[in-house]
Amino acid sequence: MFSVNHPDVKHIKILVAGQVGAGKSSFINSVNNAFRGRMTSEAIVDQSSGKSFTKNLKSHRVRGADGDLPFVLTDIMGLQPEVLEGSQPEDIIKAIYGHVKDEYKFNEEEPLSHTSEDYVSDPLLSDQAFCLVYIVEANTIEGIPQVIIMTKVDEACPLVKNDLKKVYTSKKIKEKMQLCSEMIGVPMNCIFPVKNYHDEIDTDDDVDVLILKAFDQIVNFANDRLMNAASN
Ligand SMILES: Nc1nc2c(ncn2[C@@H]2O[C@H](COP(=O)(O)OP(=O)(O)OP(=O)(O)O)[C@@H](O)[C@H]2O)c(=O)[nH]1
Ligand SMILES: [Mg+2]
Repeated sequence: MFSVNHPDVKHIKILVAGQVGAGKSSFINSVNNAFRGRMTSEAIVDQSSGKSFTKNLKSHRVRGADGDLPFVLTDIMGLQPEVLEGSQPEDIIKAIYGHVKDEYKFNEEEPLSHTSEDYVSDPLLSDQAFCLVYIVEANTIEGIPQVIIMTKVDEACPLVKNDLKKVYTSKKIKEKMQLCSEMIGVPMNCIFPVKNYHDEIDTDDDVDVLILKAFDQIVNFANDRLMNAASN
């Protein structure tokens, strides 16, 4: 059983970032599906465009079958190459440190101002994120962070599409993971290949295993960091 390593922190916040359409919102739902044993749709997923769909910062509590778990996954707007120079990276950094209020609508024109009512000037420890999770699609690899969730492995390899258990023996997936590791500079054991729930109506053990493996590691990294923050 997992418990949070800090008396003042009731839940651990984990920030989920990545490119537009990479599957951030789907990953948040997939974690909840795996814990609840059924489909959930708290984070709204894009069904069509290619344009950024999630526009607001929104924190989702992870819920288990027997109640809330001590984790919050924060969904944010996807990164677009054009705005990498703009307001968004600044706002994401603010979000990591807990300065951005829930429901804040990202503005591509200008970063959140210190004087805005959406700006939290004195964030609590539990407002801060303790792990930045970066979501990349298996077919488009870009980014910079700590834990990489490589989504859509079903689309990247036909063998895996037929049998998700083959994900760790698929040559294609291994190549993608290696590429990811080299380009982003994270060790292979920080890269988690997953298939999100996207068109199914029931949960599936093979999908759950990958989602929960990734989530277990995220939670451990976050809790380690929280322990360091507490001892400093
Ligand atoms: N085949 C497959 N499709 C997926 C997977 N993950 C997500 N999708 C689909 O990819 C599309 C985008 O997913 P979202 O979860 O909305 O992506 P997002 O990163 O939140 O997108 P923005 O909010 O626009 O930044 C949706 O149509 C999903 O159904 C996956 O692992 N496999
Ligand atoms: Mg989204």
